[in-house]
Amino acid sequence: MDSLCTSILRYRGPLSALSREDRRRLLNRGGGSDARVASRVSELIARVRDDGDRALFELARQFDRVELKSLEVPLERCHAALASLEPSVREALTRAARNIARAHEAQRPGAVEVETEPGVWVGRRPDPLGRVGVYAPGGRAVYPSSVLMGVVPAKVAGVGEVIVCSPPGPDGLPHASVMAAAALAGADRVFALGGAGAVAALAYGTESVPRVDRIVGPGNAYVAEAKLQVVGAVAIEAPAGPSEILVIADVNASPDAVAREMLAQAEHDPEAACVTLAVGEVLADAIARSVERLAHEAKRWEIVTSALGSRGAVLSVQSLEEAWPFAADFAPEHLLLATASPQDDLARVRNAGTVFLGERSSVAYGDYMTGSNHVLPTAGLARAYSGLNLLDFYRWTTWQRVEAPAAAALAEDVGVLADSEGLFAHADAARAWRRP
Ligand code: HSO
Ligand code: ZN
Repeated sequence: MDSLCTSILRYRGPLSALSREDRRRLLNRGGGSDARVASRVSELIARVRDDGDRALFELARQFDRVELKSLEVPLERCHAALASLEPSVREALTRAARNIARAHEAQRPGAVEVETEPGVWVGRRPDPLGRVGVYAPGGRAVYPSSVLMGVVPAKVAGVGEVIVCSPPGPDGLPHASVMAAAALAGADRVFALGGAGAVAALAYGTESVPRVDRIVGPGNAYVAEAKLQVVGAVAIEAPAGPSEILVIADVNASPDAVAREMLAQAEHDPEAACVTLAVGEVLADAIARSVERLAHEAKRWEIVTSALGSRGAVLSVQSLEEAWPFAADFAPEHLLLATASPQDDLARVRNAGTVFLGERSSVAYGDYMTGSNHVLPTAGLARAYSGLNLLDFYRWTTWQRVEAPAAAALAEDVGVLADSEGLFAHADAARAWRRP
């Protein structure tokens, strides 16, 4: 492998020359639970479940170093934060919220009923969830954009009550931009609560915090672990870990454009995974050099260089054909197709959180503004999970209706199956309708 860029990129060279160990490191990105984090989190959850609000006030003292007067933040405070937001930011957030609402409205599910055999009807109907909690991190990652990604689709779906939780700063309130985004998106209640304590409160309920049916939204390792531990009491979405991008580039790609996309996701997290597969060594070389040059100018230099040094790769492939199987195994959160015919190539894509067609379709546009959701599966979970979408805010009620002649027709076969399982009362219940 070339040594030119080893100072920044962890891997360079042909994809086919990647050692098994290196390939494994790129593909197996799920850290799994850290045992120490897991046991700390289970203690915190138990404290909140047993002591409710009292535990939450103590946790704010312990972790956020603030004496809270109240856990709940009046909505007027959030509207005030929105009113004092810099107008250009408020306008951009408003535009983002409008596009998120439009994109998610197009996903609205409908009821269906089918006749599986004459006189036998089965159907289902989507019912919006009663109450949803949207977690918004504080501290290093303050993302009002993520608040919109959770709250706007929940409101579009018609969720009864949408609750935002975000850790308090020294003034006892969540970050002003988080409060503003909550107000803009139409959150119903906001709480100054962070970390595993917030997740436990939403999952089990306390005197002040109502229990919810589903918790969504990104968080740090403690929040992610807490969400996994409360499954059973509440539903969650696929836990989102450090950001990822896979770029597939062919000769038409601009090396600087590809490099900018790698750096953009790298600046999220020192653990971010940023990989490019480029057709031909000449292009791969040019991209690696752009990454090297631009990384030195990056404002978040430390985060960018740790990410690229740990899971940064620019690998050459002989043709696009060689790229597709790797891309399906990698199952990236974001896949950017910097190719001549991205729309055609989309048919070859399997297992990507979301796909950006053409280098002009910057991932940053999707992160903020296109309307597509940016809460996406990471760590290869795109093999089975989808990004946050409108359906996450519904559950289905199914039903069945059997008309009289149909009941008579079903009775004997159902009786036979019930007898074969030794469930004789089931057989009786079925055969009772043998004669219409
Ligand atoms: N790229 C992030 C989402 C985000 N980007 C928020 C900017 N703000 C998800 O991996
Ligand atoms: Zn981003």
